[in-house]
Amino acid sequence: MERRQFFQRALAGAATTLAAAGVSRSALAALPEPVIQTSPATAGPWTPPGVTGAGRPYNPVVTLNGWTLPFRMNNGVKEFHLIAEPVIREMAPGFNVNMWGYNGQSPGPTIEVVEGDKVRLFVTNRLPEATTIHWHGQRLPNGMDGVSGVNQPPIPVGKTYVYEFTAKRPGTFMYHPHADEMTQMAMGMMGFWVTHPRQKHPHINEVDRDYCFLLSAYDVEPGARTPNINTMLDFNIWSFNSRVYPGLDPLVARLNDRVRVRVGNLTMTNHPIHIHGIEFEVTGTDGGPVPPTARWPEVTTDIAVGQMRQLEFIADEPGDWAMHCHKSHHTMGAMGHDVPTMIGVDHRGLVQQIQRVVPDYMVMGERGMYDMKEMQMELPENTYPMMAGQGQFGPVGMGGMFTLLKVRDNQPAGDYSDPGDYKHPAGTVAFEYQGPTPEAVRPSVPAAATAAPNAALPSVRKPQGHNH
Ligand SMILES: [Cu+2]
Repeated sequence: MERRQFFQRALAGAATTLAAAGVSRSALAALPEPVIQTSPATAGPWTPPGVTGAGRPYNPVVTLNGWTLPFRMNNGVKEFHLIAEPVIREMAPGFNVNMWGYNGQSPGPTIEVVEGDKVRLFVTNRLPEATTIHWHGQRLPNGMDGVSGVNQPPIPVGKTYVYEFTAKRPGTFMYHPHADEMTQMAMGMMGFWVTHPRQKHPHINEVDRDYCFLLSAYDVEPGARTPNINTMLDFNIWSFNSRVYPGLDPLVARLNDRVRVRVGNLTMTNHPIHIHGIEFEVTGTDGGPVPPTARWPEVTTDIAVGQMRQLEFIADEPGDWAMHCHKSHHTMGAMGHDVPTMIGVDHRGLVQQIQRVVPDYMVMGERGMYDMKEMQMELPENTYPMMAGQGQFGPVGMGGMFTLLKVRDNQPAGDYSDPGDYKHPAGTVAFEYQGPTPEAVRPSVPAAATAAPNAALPSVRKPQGHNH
């Protein structure tokens, strides 16, 4: 915020100098002051001051655990300054990862403009290697598309390149490098872009809340701080905007708000995004708004690699509704992977023997993995628990790509702060049955069929292969 205020003051200062001197060769020729974000919290919606005209004001987007990049106007052009640089991203409290990002965070700031805006983006490379930015999904001159070697030379270390184009169509976009993509995207280089319609668009609803975030995945060995960039499939950290539950903020809505959630996928696999409690429609894709006659209701929609989707719904059910990727491995932390299955294995007597050799040895998952969420296992430094988060009824047992949609009848318009736990009306919470439970009547089965499963259970834990 200090940098932002400095930026605004610097802008005001530049205008004053210009007016006073009549000529200021440096004021508008210089690069816009880069704005750096130091917090991983969700920044409130950002409305540009004093910018008027068609399509303005618009209802600004809110980036989940992210922020929107301020710009300056220069002769009718919106100027932004992105700094590609190493950052430390707090993925959850106590879990910091060395990443590459933009302007202090990964992902980079959201760029938010209006259809027809002339945009100039300065990109300064403070990485240890060359980079570019590709403006994913945009209509633009070929030489602005950012593919290293094809459309432009790579931006050398320490240099600044300028991209200029008109934001031609309204919709949901992303930006990411197109130079050493494998490394740079595995390190967290990506950002969101929203172009609002210039006038009322027949296929674009006006909404009360407009959220956006990117799906990203990392491979960070427990205890390590830097992602393994050569991983192709075996990622262990699954995140919304480089943030994992319980580090993710909730999406907040007032009862009966129309809510849009824009999601872009820059991981190596697809993510079926599921929202509890309501039905939504996909109102926009990578290619633009979907005509209302082509939409259908869903509660889960798959977002493939490289795709963007706009989900829209009326938040007409109050409560704390889970919103998550439906791949169950994507809603847990790093410690859940490569653990041998222990269900049904009788450890009695074994633990004490092993602990003579390995004092910290613990049995995991003998009765399923649910105990893991309460287990006070000593974790390697800088790791977040496999299943975490505390709800009003106890441990949540989730991590990674999981957050809550909180709908409240008294949430003030424009208020994005966490309203706390939902207060359930009396008689609307699942409860324990107190009466006797009758035994189930089961068909009789041949003796061989019941004996076989036990005979097949492993009695020895075999060493587990690990291909890293
Ligand atoms: Cu997923």
